[in-house]
Amino acid sequence: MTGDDGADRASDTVHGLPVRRAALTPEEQAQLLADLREIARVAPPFSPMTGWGKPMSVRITAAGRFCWFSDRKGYRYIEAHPQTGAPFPPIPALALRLWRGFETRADPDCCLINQYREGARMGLHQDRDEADFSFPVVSISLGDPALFRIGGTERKSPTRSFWLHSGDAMALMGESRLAFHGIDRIKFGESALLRGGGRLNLTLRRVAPVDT
Ligand code: MD3
Ligand code: FE
Repeated sequence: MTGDDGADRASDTVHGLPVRRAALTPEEQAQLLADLREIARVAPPFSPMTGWGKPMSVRITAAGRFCWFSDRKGYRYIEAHPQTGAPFPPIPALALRLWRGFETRADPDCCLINQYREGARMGLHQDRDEADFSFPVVSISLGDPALFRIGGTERKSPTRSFWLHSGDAMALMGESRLAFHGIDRIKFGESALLRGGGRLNLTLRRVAPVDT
């Protein structure tokens, strides 16, 4: 039985997606946040350029081997920070623990960190630059609630929306792996986790193929 919010509590799915509400305790959220602050210190967040030559409202950095990057030449995964040239720091242990709750064949090689400040949003898009779509993308939310929108594999497919809260984890896999998705808005200043408000989202991915 599903309610208006699409939630199916018996099987822990929302609109068919596996969602683990409060997968991290408040103490674990604070620990993960501390890890992210250390990552941001050595790999400063930056604003990628959109195809139109305008910077995205979301700032990004990463942990693990790869970081997503975009400039006027197009978008791709990079292995060195665009400003410092340094490799990205290791993926935090708590993030790996959540990934392993969804996928055990191999660990992720990219933990993209998206930072949403007041007014930031992310337009509807697909994530299709990874080698093997049989691996999920695992999303972890921290800070202010975000209205997440997910559709189908075509831009014109109907969409559904639900809220993601601090500590929630979600896996995009199977049918939904190539679905169009985005963040429409943030309830800025609602969560006390981040000083000054805002939202951080981690997406764990497998960018390179797994050696057989
Ligand atoms: C559905 N991030 O980093 S997380 C992204 O909240 C991204 O920062 C959003 O979209 C954020 O690419 C949404 C949920 C998410 C992430 C990856 C997906 C949903 C996805 C990949 C395929 C399908
Ligand atoms: Fe995405």
